Amino acid sequence: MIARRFFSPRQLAHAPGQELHNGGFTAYAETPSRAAAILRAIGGAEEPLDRGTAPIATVHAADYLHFLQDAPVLWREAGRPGQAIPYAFPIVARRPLRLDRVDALLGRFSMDATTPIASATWDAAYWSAQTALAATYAVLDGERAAFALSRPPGHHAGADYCGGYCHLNVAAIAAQAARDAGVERVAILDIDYHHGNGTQDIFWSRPDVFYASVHADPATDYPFFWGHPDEHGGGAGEGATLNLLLPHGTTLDPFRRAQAAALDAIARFDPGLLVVSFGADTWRGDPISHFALETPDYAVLARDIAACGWPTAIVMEGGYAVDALGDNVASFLSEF
Ligand code: SP5
Ligand code: ZN
Repeated sequence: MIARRFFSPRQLAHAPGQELHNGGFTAYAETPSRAAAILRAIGGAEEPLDRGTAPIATVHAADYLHFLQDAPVLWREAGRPGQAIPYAFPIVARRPLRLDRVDALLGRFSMDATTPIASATWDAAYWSAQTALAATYAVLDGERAAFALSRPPGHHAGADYCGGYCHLNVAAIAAQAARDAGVERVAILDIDYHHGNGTQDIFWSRPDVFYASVHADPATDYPFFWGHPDEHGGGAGEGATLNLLLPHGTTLDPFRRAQAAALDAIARFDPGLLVVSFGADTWRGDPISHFALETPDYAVLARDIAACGWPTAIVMEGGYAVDALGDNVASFLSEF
């Protein structure tokens, strides 16, 4: 088992009841019980230090960070029950406006209607980001690899938007912290079932952070509008984004080949540190996904990554089959 693992019990307080699904509300898939299951299976974790908001503000916009903290207050002031959920989005003819109504702000700072914000959300997301920073600094201090039990997850959150159960992009915060600590080139390998649109957006124009993702085809799967094979990065970041798509039903062998292609590209980039966005929603029984990996397969994938030899900070993204989640994460971490 990987030696350094980080989690704060404060991450459990974010517990939305419902999410919009196929036109109605269903039970929220990204539950605190996910973190509890992982924690049990990996034998506990250290509490991260509090490194403050500065490393979060290097990735996220100041108005967005204020919004995450203010939204539940404005929602209550508007007389609304439950968690804040957006319903209108400024996609067409979007321009800067001074917005104050909570529904306008929710639309402005969200990419979907599945990512509720409650009064406990900011604190939970903040400590999720702190676990990613703790894992990164453990690796910078000489640890071969470290794991952040970052829940809520991060890879769908952009610099100024939430979405896909994500509020703060923990992988991006980890990668940027490594850059700011002097690591010249940082790579992110994203092996969650879904494309990490937020991570891709944040580093789109950056030549110093390589983003490689293996995921379900966005032609069939969320997040639909990102993660297509012709997205390579732009401007100075042209060529530093790589998207590898797989079909429903994917088993270990094709997944492993795609991951090998991502690792080859990362090797050519020659990073000083690797961040892995790990999702176990690629497991065959995941309730919202359609790949077919088995629990022991995660150890095989981890061995291939570990064999590359890069100092590695692993952050947790998705994985919604709570009964199998602990074993799947433990299988992955056993090889580091
Ligand atoms: C981090 C991550 O894995 N986010 C995934 C977000 C996927 N959101 C859309 C999935 C729609 C399926 N809704 C399932 C409802 C279960 N109650
Ligand atoms: Zn996912």
